[in-house]
Amino acid sequence: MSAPEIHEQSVAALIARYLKSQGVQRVYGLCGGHIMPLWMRLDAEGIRIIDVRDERAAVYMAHAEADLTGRLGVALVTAGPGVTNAMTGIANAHVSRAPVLVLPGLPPMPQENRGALQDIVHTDLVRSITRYARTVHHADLALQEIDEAVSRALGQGGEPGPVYVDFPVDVVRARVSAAMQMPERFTPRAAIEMMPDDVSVRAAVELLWSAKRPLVISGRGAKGASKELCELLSRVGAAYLDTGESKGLVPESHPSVVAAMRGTVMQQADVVVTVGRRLDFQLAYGSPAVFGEAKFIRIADCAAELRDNRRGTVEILSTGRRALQALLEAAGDRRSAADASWVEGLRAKHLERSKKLIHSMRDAAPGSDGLMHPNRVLAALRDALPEDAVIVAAGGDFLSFARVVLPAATYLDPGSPGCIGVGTPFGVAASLVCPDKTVIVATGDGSFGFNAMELDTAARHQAPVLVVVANNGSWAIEVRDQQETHGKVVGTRLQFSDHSAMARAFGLYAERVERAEDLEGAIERAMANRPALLDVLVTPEAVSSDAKSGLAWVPDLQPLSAWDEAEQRWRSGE
Ligand SMILES: Cc1ncc(C[n+]2csc(CCOP(=O)(O)OP(=O)(O)O)c2C)c(N)n1
Ligand SMILES: [Mg+2]
Repeated sequence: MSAPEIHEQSVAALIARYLKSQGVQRVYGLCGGHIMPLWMRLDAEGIRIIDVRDERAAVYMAHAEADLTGRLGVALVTAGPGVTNAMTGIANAHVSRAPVLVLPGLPPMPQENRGALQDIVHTDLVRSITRYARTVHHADLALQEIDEAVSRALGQGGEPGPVYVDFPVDVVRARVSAAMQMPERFTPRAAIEMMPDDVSVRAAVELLWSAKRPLVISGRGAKGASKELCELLSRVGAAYLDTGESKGLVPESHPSVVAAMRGTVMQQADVVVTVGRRLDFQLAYGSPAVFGEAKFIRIADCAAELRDNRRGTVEILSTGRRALQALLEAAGDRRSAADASWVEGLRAKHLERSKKLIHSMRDAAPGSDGLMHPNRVLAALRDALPEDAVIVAAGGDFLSFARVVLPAATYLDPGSPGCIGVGTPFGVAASLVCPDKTVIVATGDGSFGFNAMELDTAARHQAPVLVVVANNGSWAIEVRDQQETHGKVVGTRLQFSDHSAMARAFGLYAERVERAEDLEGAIERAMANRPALLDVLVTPEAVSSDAKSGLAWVPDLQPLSAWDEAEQRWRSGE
C-alpha cells in the first residue's frame, strides 16, 4: 500500500496553518519520514524550510531567530536520534530562556513499544529542559496542545523557554473533526504585559532615588525597553552595565555606560537594580562578597529573574518596560541623590581604558610563533563593520577578546550555558532573519568545528553570513589552563586546519589569511562575496581576560579567582 495523502483537515495541515497564523515565516529542520507530513504541509503554507545538517543546529537557528525577532522560533526534527541530536540546542534555549518550539515525530501508535524504527520516549528525555513536553495521541487535541505549548514558550504565565510537542505519525496524518478546528485557536495572542504594583514601585523609587552610587544591570527581560532604560539612567544618574543578553539597549555614548569598570562598579554600588537579569555566574551570584552591602531592586516578569540568589529589598514582578515607565512616572521630578562625581569618574576611566584598548589593538604584538594577535583581526573587523552589524561571537579566548571590542548593536554569543558551537548556526539564521544587516560570526577554531557543516546550509540557502575563524590550532583557553594549573598540555591542541579549503568545498567564498597586512583586503572581498569564510591564523599565545580571571579552572565558590577568594574570606567571616 502506498502512503496516504496528507489531507487538508489533517493534524499536519492544521498545525501548519496554526504556525502561519502565529506569524511563523521560517522553520529550521532536518527531514525524516516521521515528520514528513508536517514538513510538506509547512511548505504548502509558504513557510520557508531551512534544511540543516544536524538537528542541534536547527534548534540553535530557531533560538537565534527568537532572540532577534522576539517571536517564536521553530525547529522540526525527526524521531529518536533527531531528538537526541537536538537536545543540546534545547538545553541551551532552556538556560537562555529563548522561546523555541520543537516539533518532532514519533512512530505510529500501533507500533509503540514494539521496537519500532527510531522509537524512544522523547518526553522523558526533554522534560527537565523544557517548559512543556507532551505527546499528543488524539488528533482533536492537536491544536489545543500546540497552542498551549506556544503560549508557554513565549512566557505567558511563566518563564519563557523551549517547549516540545510530539505526535505519532499516524496522529499527524489523522483528521481533526470540524468542530475542534475552532477559529479562536488561529488568533495570535497579544503579548501579555504585566503591570507593576504601586506599593513596590513607590518603595523602589524611594530606595533608588536616595542611592548615592546606583547601578543598573540589564538582561533578557529588558529587551524592548531601551528608551525607558536610557531615560531612567539619565534621570537617576546611575552607572550601567549591560550583559550579553541585552547588549545594544543603551548606546556606548550614554554617560552611564561604564563597561570597562565592571569589577569596580560592582564593588562600589550601594543600590543595584537588575532589570530582567538573573544573578548568575557572570554577576558573581549577586554575592555580598563581591557586591558588599548594596541593596537590590529586582525587576522581572518571571520568577527565575526576580529573586535568584539574592532577594531584593524591593522585588517588582512586571514586564521590564512597564516597571521602568512606572518608576519614572512615580518619581516625577524628584531629584536623585546620586553622587554625580562617582559616575563621572567611572565613566572617565571607562573611556580612557576603552580608548587605550581600541588604540592598542591595531598594534597588538604577534606571538613568538610570528602569528598575529587576535586583536589585530578584531581591529580590522571593527574598521570594516557598519555600526548596526549583527555580531555573533563564540570561542574560548577569542570570545573573551571579541566580546569586549566588537560593536554590539545586536549581539549573540553562547551566553551563560557556555555552548561554544553556536556560532555558525546563529550566524546563518541571523543573516536570513536580518537580510538588510551585515552579519558576522567571530569564532574560535575549536568552537567552529562543532557545526562547521552548517556552511553547507549557508551555501544552499545563500545565507549572506561572513564567518571569521580565529585559527590558533588549539582549544587555547584550555591549553593555558593546563599549562598554568597542571603543568602539562594534553588533548587540547588542534591542527592549523585549512578551514577556507573546507568552506570552498561547500561553495563559499573563502580565503586563508596569514599576515595582518592582508586582513583589510580579505575582509573587503569576503564581505562582497557572502556567504564567505575567512580562516585567519592567530597566535595561541595571546592571553585573554577570561584566561587571566581564572574562569577556565573553575574555582569552587565563584567563577573567577578574585571573586572566589573574596567569597572564601566572606564566608569564613574575615
Ligand atoms: C560544548 C562545549 N564543549 C566544551 C566546552 C569547554 N570549552 C570552553 S572554551 C573552550 C575552547 C574553545 O576553543 P576555541 O573556540 O578554539 O577558542 P580559543 O580559546 O582557542 O580562542 C572549550 C573546549 C564548552 N564550553 N562547550
Ligand atoms: Mg582555538
